[in-house]
Amino acid sequence: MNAVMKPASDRQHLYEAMSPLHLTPLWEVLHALVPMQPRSRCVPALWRYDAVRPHLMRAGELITAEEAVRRVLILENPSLRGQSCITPGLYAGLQLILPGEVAPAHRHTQSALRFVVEGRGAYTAVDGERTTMEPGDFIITPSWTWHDHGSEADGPVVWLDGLDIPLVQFLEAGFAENAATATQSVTRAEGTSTHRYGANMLPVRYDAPFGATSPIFSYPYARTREALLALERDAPIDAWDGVKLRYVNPASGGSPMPTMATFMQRLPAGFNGLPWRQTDGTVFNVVEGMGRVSLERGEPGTAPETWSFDFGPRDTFVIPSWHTARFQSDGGCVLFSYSDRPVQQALGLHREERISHV
Ligand code: GTQ
Repeated sequence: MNAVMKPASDRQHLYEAMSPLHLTPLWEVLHALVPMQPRSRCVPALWRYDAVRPHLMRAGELITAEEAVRRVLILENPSLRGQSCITPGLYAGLQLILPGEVAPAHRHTQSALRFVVEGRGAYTAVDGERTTMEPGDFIITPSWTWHDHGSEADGPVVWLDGLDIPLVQFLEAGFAENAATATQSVTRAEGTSTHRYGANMLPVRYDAPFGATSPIFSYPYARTREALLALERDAPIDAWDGVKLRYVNPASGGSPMPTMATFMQRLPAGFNGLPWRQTDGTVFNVVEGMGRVSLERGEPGTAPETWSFDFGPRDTFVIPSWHTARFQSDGGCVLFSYSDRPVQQALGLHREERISHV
């Protein structure tokens, strides 16, 4: 008899018989294992800052930064609750530091970025050098460097933490250590790394102090903003992205961290962007202005699912892998974003598509 003619129950018997040996048939799962296109496990979502802030401030009353170690509300993707991630590869959280507080020194192999959302005058110390935080600044904590955060500000300071926690967890390659003292001693003047590595020059015998991570750990908003506004005035506007720049490790030209790429873009007033999609799920934080992101996910032959979010200053939103997105802004806006693109690029997996019609 031909194999196709066998009753289905014979196959079920086979599956049950092999199961104790921890065997399972590929043909039952092949389509899910090797999809025709990415089918993200996460969904688009937006966290309105005004809605999150009261909870963060209440947390500030209930636990100190010292006790919490890091007083952070994790932004969990609605379809990945309990997994502490915003996309399958990325973590996002909002961290609060109150005047006089210290988030004690530790180090870990996970890389971290800080994107300052509210307040000024807190600092983060990396490897003996402090950096003062201003709204819109993008700050790096390289893998395995001692870091503590503190505040001499007169009000709350909040920043978005972006880490590669889920990626490192997946690879089971994470290590961490607590320092003996809460605050590390300052060994270099503030700004030393910017002067040494951030003036389009490098020390003659460049020594890559943080390996594959950028030797600059603060990228101030003032400079980024000036560049974007000048380009908006003087250069062509990209029909998909507006004016978009990526942050670089000045020594390599690559991404600031080996696992995460970061970007800043300006959508001019009246921007009505064309749609795009890419394999790197991306987290956005709104720096200035308001706008709208329209999203669509469709498998060939099925009705598309759609989303639309109106965003304003300090809101965070996530666009998952291979969701088609387009931006609109009446009054103009500035958007920070990060993704795991360098990992995908290093593995030859990154794809993007820019669609030339709405
Ligand atoms: O500031 O070191 O949001 O270790 C999560 C884990 C922040 C940090 C987070 C961390 C940190």
